[in-house]
Amino acid sequence: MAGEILIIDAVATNRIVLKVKLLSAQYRVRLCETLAEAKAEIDASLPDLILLDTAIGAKSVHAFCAALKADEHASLIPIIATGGFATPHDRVAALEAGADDVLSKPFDDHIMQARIRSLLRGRDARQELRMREGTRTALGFAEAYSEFTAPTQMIVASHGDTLAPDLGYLAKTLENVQITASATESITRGTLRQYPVDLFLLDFRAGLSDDKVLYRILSELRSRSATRHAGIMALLPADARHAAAMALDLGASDIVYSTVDADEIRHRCAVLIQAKHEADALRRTVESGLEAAITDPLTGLFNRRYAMPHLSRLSAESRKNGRQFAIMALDLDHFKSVNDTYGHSAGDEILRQTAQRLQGNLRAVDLLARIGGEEFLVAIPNSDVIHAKKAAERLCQLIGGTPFFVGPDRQEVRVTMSVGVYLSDGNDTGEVVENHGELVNAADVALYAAKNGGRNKVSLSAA
Ligand code: GH3
Ligand code: MG
Repeated sequence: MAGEILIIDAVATNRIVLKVKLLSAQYRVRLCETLAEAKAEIDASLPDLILLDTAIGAKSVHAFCAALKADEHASLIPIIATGGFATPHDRVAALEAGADDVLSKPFDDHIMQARIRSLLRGRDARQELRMREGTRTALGFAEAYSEFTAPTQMIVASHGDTLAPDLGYLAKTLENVQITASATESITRGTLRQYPVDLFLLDFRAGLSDDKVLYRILSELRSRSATRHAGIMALLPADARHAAAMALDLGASDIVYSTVDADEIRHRCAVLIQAKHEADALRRTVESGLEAAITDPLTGLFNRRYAMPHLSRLSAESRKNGRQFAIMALDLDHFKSVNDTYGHSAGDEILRQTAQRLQGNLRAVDLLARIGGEEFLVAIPNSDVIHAKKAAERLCQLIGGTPFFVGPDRQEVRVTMSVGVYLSDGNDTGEVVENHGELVNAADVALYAAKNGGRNKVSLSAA
């Protein structure tokens, strides 16, 4: 995973040493001595990640991080702050200013590399989701984010099932979070598997008898659909550097392997929770965007884009199993004059009610779509001429037989509908119509016959 890393360090030898290490890992590297220089570099082109040494001066480094995170274009660039960090509080201060991770010097090379990979992966995922959201918005499916209100579900797993005292602090200081304590051994078993968990905190600080236990838990959590998107933070003993690097590569969202204070753990948890909810919200809007792409906004029915490939599949399936299927083109009669007489919004209301009536009279396996202004399409698998004709007459009667009541004064409007039915050939010896355009045309030919025959009726055309 190549990328470009901006190194900001006042000491020339530090910059060179880091540069050599990163180049050997195939990254491209830019070097800066001061924050002003770095700002100009970032303005010129955005790097993929920033390694920032805090010896430059804590105050200006914090202001630099905060400014980047507030910048719309640069906010997704991960920042790793390195430094001496004399007190645990210094680490927390850098994180709170906007650094995505802090590495106390001297730090392990493997950890740094694993951390860079993990941060870049996280950045890519967020960028991808934002891009899709952008496409969705550009397509006109904009929709305000709903604020997240359900409590965050967090599982703290440790050896035995009592919470370490400093983790009890989380319960008091993290807002709207429900913490469940669990034994590490049971975390991937039983009921927890299906639990909608937002964040796992794996507390292995008391010792890691076998690194493989951690690796197995991570792989399992990442491979299950219920926990795939959860944040995972691992607290490891200070000497577990190899396991820490490996954990990041196996999908831990964050790791802490040195002695840190409870505030740092709290801050890191809060960041993971925020990221999880943001990703969930984006995923939801992307999914609803997909739904919007195949749905007709007026009636909520499937639209033409969804219906057409469905017809081709239905035709191919039916040919394989030797069954007949029916396709109906349904069109409201003289709808133009309904609009002219009662107004366009009354027309809309009638279209919505028509959709409801039809939907309520079809089976789940039948497809109903709105494929034009006042034209609907119904596809019925496993049908024959008797059933298809009966069903079409039932639908026709459903519209013409009962008046609509529309508008604030529930005005009565009588509307009729004509239906053209195309019935496929039951065996695969006849001419096979698999092209969805041809299928709809065949139903349309029958529809015109119904219109010409006086409207408010059904007409059939068989293959
Ligand atoms: P026919 O019986 O031959 O089908 O006559 P018709 O008037 O229904 O057919 P025509 O194609 O001449 O007109 C269709 C009308 O449907 C015109 C248009 O105003 C109306 N229509 C199409 N889409 C909508 C819609 O979304 N809302 C409303 N209110 N009317 C629509
Ligand atoms: Mg019409």
